[in-house]
Amino acid sequence: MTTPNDLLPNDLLAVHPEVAEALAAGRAVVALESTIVTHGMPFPQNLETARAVEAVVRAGGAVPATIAVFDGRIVVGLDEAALTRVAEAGATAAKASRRDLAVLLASRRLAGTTVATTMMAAAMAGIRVFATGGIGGVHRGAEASFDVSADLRELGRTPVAVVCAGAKSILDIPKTLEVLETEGVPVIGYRTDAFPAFFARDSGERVPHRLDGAGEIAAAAALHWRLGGGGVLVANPIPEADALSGSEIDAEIARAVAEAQTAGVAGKDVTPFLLDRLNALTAGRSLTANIALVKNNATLAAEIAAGLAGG
Ligand code: PSU
Ligand code: MN
Repeated sequence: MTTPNDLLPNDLLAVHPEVAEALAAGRAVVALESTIVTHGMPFPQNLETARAVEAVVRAGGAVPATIAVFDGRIVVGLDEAALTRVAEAGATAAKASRRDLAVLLASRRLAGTTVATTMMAAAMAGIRVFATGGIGGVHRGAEASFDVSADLRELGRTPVAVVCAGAKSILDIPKTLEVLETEGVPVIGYRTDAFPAFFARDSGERVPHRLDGAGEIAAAAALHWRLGGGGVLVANPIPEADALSGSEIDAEIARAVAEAQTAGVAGKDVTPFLLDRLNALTAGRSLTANIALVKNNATLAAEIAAGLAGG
């Protein structure tokens, strides 16, 4: 029998049998990233969250496929031992963006996959839906630093629907939306007209499109791909009960951004630095909200995956 896995460069891509079987049978699968595990949350909350998010995907009737890089392979679907290894490594693991992948595979390093590389791996494996927390974007001050996340280019080119809670206001959200437009990425607000700002339900920017059903989002994504399009960004606001108000978090975000500048943090270290400082500055409030919104995104991603699977 030919499974999707047989069609792929098996020496590079290791697809968990449960994931491969679901894909071969046309059942719903949801990809999950691992930079959120290695560089986005402290241990052990990162491991607990990764497990909980997988459970949410399963409860939604889809098979979870958490993606990471180790032993010279892109691994799609982590068993308990692999998930624990990735979580325990934390920031000692590498952070794999598109530019890093080949070298990390060649050197057999352990690495968390960002939104960009998780999209790449998902597309290679035949997975069309991916749930995360927040995407990378255009950093504040990018007119001087040129710091624009590779996530945005990847969204422009790779046909995967990414469910996120918008982008953290550590980023310049208007500029991020501009680049997404340039890249031809449909940004779809789920039951909202406002682009969400991760901890907050409204960034003050509008989404170009709003759809109120997972099935409608699946249909729009499928049409985008028929038209030769790449990524689709689904913006799913944090649940009301878990949201932090702007005034609760704005000062901490501004402080974290200023600290990064003073410390001369640059390049791939900027986002992990800001996430770490924010966790510390809010004494865990941001982490609790972060966990809630990732689960909320996993629920919607499972519904969209079911819609694409025809169920
Ligand atoms: N934003 C968050 N949490 C995260 C990330 C971004 O709120 O964990 C991670 C994601 O893996 C994202 C990556 O793809 O950081 C973006 O990094 P950079 O800005 O260096 O491209
Ligand atoms: Mn960057």
